[in-house]
Amino acid sequence: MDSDILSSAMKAASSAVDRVLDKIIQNGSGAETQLVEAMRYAVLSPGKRLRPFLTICAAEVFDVARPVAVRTGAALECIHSYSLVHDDLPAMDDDDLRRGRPTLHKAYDEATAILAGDALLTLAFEIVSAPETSPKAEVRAELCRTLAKAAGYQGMVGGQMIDLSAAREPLAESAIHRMQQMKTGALICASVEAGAVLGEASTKARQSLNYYARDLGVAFQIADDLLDVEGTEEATGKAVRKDADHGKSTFVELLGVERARQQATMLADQAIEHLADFGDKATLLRAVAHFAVNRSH
Ligand code: GRG
Repeated sequence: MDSDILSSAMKAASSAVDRVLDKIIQNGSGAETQLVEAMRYAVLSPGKRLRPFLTICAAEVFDVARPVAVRTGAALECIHSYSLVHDDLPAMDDDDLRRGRPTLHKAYDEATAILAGDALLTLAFEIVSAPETSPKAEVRAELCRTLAKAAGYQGMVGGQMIDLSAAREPLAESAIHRMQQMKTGALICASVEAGAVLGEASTKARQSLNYYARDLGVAFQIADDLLDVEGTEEATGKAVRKDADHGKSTFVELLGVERARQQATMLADQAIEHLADFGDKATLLRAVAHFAVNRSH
């Protein structure tokens, strides 16, 4: 697919997700005003909106109504944004720059950043459990379970814990793989799965999408590690060369730049192979796999 077509599809999805978030997270007038402002600062800042895009593209395979997919994608962006806010805190990665702006605790303060992260996480569940997301209670419950499992101790938060402990003791390749699968991969898998849940997809279709998302998640993370080594602060909107400085265990550190790049390309190709049964309906999902490894931000 032409990269311009992917780029305009991503832009359109991103604007639609932002409109939903803008409408849902309304500035209050009480003592909580600062919290709401901080939530908006975090979630509406200029990120790629990759996770909602994956939900929208996966939902499209099953002809799910677009507003429903956008709404569900917005919930995934809330969880992702919360993780970035908490990851940037002094107790975690202690970063000053995110998405080209001061991190939330720098723009406000640490307590506000913790609360805004908490509020974004819980808002995600408010969004997917509302009848506007699906008239079917089973679909809403499955979305909640999918998001909760991916975000929690068996997924993103668990992966973050392993990552923090790895700064003290380097990880072997299989352990890096598991950590990345939990920290980054789980939410990427959940983003794709959410589309399949909305589409009430067959077990076989879900399995294929899950294999796609697993490979994509690792490829995406390797590309992120490569950007930390080779990218610029201007392009990525965040500090670079942090992994080595912090003694982080990454695929790039383990394999070297060239082998890591080959591995990412191989995984993207492998991810695409899992989409064979979906024909033209998965064109955007295929294009995202290429984007994930060739991106500059
Ligand atoms: C603190 C609960 C908690 C979890 C932290 C996701 C995470 C776990 C930390 C964020 C830091 C990091 C580098 C994670 C790896 C995943 C990743 C590449 C995040 C950045 O995602 P992008 O590139 O960001 O999609 P944008 O800004 O475009 O949305």
